[in-house]
Amino acid sequence: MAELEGLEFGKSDFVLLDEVTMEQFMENLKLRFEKGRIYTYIGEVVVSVNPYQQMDIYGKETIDAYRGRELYENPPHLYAVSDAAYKAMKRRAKDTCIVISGESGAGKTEASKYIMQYIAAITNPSQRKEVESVKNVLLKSNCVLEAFGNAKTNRNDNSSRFGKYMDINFNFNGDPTGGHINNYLLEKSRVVHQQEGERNFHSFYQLLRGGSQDMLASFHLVNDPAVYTYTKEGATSNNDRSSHKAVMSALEVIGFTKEEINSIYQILASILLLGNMQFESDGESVQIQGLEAVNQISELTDTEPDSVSKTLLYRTVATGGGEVIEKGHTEQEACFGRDAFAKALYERLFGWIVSRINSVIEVKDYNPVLHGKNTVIGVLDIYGFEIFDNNSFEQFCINYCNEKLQQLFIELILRQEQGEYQREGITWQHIDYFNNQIIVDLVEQSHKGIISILDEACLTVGKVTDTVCLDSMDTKLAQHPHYTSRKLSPADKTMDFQKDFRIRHYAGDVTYSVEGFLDKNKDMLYQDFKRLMYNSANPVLKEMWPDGHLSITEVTKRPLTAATLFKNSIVALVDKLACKEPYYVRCIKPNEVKSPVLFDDARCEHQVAYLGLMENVMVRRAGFAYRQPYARFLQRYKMTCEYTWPNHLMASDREAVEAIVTQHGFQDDVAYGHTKLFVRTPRSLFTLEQERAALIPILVLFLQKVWRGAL
Ligand code: AD9
Ligand code: MG
Repeated sequence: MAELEGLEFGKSDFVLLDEVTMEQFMENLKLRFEKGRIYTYIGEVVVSVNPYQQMDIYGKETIDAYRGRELYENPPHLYAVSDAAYKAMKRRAKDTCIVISGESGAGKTEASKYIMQYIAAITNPSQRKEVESVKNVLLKSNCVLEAFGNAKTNRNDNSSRFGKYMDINFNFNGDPTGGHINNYLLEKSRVVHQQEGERNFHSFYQLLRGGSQDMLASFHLVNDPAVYTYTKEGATSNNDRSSHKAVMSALEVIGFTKEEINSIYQILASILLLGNMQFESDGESVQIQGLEAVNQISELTDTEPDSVSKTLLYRTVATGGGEVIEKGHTEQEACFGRDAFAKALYERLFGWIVSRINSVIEVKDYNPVLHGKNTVIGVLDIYGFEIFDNNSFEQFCINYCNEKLQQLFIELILRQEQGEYQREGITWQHIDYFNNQIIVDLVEQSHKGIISILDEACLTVGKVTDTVCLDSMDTKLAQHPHYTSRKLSPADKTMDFQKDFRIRHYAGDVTYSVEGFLDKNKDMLYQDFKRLMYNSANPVLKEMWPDGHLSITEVTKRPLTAATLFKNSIVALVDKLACKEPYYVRCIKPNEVKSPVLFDDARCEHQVAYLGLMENVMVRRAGFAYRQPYARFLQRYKMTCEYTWPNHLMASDREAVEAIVTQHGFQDDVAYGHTKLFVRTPRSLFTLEQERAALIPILVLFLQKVWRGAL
């Protein structure tokens, strides 16, 4: 149990609420936020409210206070769960994971960084050089990934536009020996288009604002984002310049060579120049306006200028008879090709950066016989549930991912509880919970699910439009309780007849516009672009495009679609998490205006509801809310019982604990496990806590008298 911080700070664990009602939950959450207590437990789950201000709770002293301690010995903190995960890993050789969830701007990425800092701070006390270097690369990788994968959105100035799962490997000493990063679905559409008030990825502005004059000149760039189509929407921020320096230095520390760093920025420059490229048509054929950019891009990508312009204007197609011909683009196709190329360049660059970091941090030469079991702590910081004014394919994927994680959350929490009762030999009554499998199936089921219907539409030869695809969903999903559309609910005027469908997610209803779904799902990039990059004389670029060696006749006819690839990666992620001991951080965003003082009741209540926090408290309370090893329980409460104070003479700690419990009359409220006492309701422990609190001053007085020789 968390140490009581005093009633003025509210309950440090929601399990301690007198009654589990939303009203009491919210009252406690708000009180704690207002008192600067941003963390509260539900058992071992940390509920975190974004403080939107720097808190003095992450310093060395705090780290020392949490190091090696149990959850209930200190006020709730991320450090306590990090330590719990670390201890489980070290003492019991368990693979663990910390899953951080919550909506955009709720504080997931910040939490993941504090967790990593904590783990870095408490490991490698002997300062071994190779371990320090692994820790350094792990920490520096955040800076690089944020530069290339984060952007300012209307909800968060530093929003992660990709999902990240990082495994940290430990040796038998409990010191980090390496790691591995998995990234999920980078929102690449942002490269070519941003909503009003939002920016492209930070990296572009950092280059333009922070790159030296020489660097920019050699890349044919000027230091003004307003000049470039892809960056003109977003105003720059004050720290783009300093961030550029930090990123450059982080890249060096990680071990990127000078050539590699240069190639990274050459690719960014090529993308910016591509974005400004315009096409014109004389009715017969399409031309590029101004050939200077073609020469510049060819120079930056180490390719032939002729190949660059040809690739932008033509595509190679295989005819039915096996003949290969070149077909000129229409102006519209040329623009589509250009943007698809820019997006793909950025996506591959990001993927390559991640794999390059992985090649540095992956555990090498690990011999389990010599080094003992290699254990892992995984940290998941993935995009939270998103409901925007316009929800597109990206939101559909992100929300599906959240359905999967929510399912895992409920299952693991119950599974964990049941496992503990089983181990301790306690009878456990199964309790029901809302199972969102039905929504997961709606999206992912083969043949019947939305992804299958989308894929079918994408693979159908001939003109299948987004609207045709919507019709097909309406027909196949008409009976599904979590799916609707205007055609199925004609009275609902909030949906567009041609475009919209709605999913009743566990977190709320989301209306998606099907417009653009098919294009985004097909994720088409003409093979000619891939070949162009594969033939680059720059080895870094070539490495990013291994599939460019295929000729048009060799290209697989049916590549996997974006939604299917995403589904496969999320299924693999869930499998990875499911076999680890999970710890959860549930982040809440207190308001929409980034204020440190505003607690928007309705917004917070909504998040509490959809994160399933009430269910979490109920599950925790329906079982035994508290469990403590006998020795610890005794140590804390032995003063409250005449048979155990100052020391007991019974055969075992368990018997002594029984004596305390019986003396206080709550024997019906507990169960005795093999190693732990289980207490059902918080009230019993409250009584003990109160009695203990009342006894302490008397005890202190008594001891003072003893010391002074008065007794
Ligand atoms: V998104 O899904 O990537 O858009 P996150 O990751 O949930 O989102 P993030 O961690 O980036 O949110 O937090 C948003 C902002 O809130 C940060 O940039 C900080 O300004 C602020 N924040 C979040 N957590 C803390 C904290 N513990 N202390 C101080 C914080 N500020
Ligand atoms: Mg984030």
